[in-house]
Amino acid sequence: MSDGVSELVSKLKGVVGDNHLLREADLTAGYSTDWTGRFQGRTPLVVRPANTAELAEVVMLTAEAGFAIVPQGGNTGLVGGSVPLNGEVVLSTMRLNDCQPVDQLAQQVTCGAGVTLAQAQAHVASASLDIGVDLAARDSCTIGGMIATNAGGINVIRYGAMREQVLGIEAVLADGSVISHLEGLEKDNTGYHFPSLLAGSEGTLGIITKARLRLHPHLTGRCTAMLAFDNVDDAVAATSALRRSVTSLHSAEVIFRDAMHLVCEHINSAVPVGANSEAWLIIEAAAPSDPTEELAAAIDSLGRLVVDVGVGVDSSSRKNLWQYREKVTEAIAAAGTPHKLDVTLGASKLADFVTEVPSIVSAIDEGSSVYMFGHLGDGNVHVNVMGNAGVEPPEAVDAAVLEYAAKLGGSISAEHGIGTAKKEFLHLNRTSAEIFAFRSIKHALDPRQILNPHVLLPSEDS
Ligand code: FAD
Ligand code: 2HG
Ligand code: ZN
Repeated sequence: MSDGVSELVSKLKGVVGDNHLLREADLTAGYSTDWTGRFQGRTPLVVRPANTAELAEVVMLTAEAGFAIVPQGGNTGLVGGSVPLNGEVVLSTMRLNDCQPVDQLAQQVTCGAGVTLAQAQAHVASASLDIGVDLAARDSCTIGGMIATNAGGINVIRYGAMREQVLGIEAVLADGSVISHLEGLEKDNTGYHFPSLLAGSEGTLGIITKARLRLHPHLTGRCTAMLAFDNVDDAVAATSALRRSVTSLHSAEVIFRDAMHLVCEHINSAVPVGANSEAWLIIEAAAPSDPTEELAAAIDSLGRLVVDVGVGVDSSSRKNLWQYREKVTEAIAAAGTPHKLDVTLGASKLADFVTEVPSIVSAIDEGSSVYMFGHLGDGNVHVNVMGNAGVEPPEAVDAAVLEYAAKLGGSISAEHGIGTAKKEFLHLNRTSAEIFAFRSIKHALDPRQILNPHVLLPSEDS
């Protein structure tokens, strides 16, 4: 073969072994299509190194052979950034799956990039500690992918997003060199902060191989409530009041009407509380001791803002309430292939946004449906637009919704990143000077455009 793949494969055999070089279409298919099925690519090769040294050599040899690389963790990303849409080699981190013993004194742990969130959670639970970020893809998404996307999830109001959890990082750069700074010192002003730079870099600046994570005491006292509201304004006002009054507030999640009806249909359930409402909040309080009284008093003081309430104190009733929120993405996937828009708005703009978006979409495509839900405590709304009969909606709806979010002063990507899906919209939030600075950083660290060269930055001619 003269395409260079066979030569590369023979060099890589000596590094990762035959079993971890996949070339057949049936073996590479799962690495080439994203979780939603919207982004389908092709790759000449999937490589699965077992450790940092192997990964560094793979990067060096692949770059030398002239191939670009898409780093891939759990492939649960939602913006088309984890799959080879331009014939790249896929570098899977799944074998970097080692967790070091928990440092109980520092309340920190060092994990391989390919450790899934659920594995990391189970590992630190043995020391009664928690990872600060939690999300519904926990069984598949990896620590490396979560850092690379700066994942948010359901506890950002308490602990911040993934960037806030990373105290140290190890990564392989585009030339195969390794940067490693894993001491986990809380104070360390010795120059540029690589965890910050790599968090949210979406595989464009380096391949994360290990991370030193800050941990949090596991809070055993838990109370979950579902509150129903007649309108979006009331849900926003209640969220703000609860953020002020409930010191143990852990999550403040939202489901709007059409998304609630879809998830109920999917799990074959009636709407659990306030059947005719417009919005539902899932509120969780977590504390060392039972936070039920604190939460109940705060909900009481919301008075007539709230139409109806359901409360879960034991683990099965809490899980029952959470499923309405956690299964929305699955319910949408079962209905078709949506366009996923993920925006943040300031609190004063949320109600306008949620109320206006359905008419903005239907003005472009009357047959499209809009499902909205998200992390209301962070101002983060997930807008899923589905074309008639589950097909993809026209691209024009993305532009219209994102332009509206930007016009209201919001962000066009709250937590999922830019990937390939949003890169041509980056200018809505970032000035040309900022995008120029992004390109300069990329060029300095990856002059040959080896690492995920088709994500995040808009095409040069746009
Ligand atoms: P991948 O999908 O494999 O990759 C994502 C990006 O990171 C790609 O650009 C890839 O190139 C890069 N990358 C992966 N690993 C590395 C590495 N080691 N070094 C450098 N770059 C790398 N996201 C949220 O923020 N909040 C949520 O609440 C949330 N909920 C979700 C629920 C469901 C059901 C699903 C399917 C997804 C959800 N997501 C959520 C999106 C997704 O799970 C997160 O973005 C997650 O962090 C991606 O991790 P991953 O390992 O699957 O990364
Ligand atoms: C969530 O919060 C995820 O559930 C997925 O970020 C959002 O499916 C989506 O649009
Ligand atoms: Zn989310």
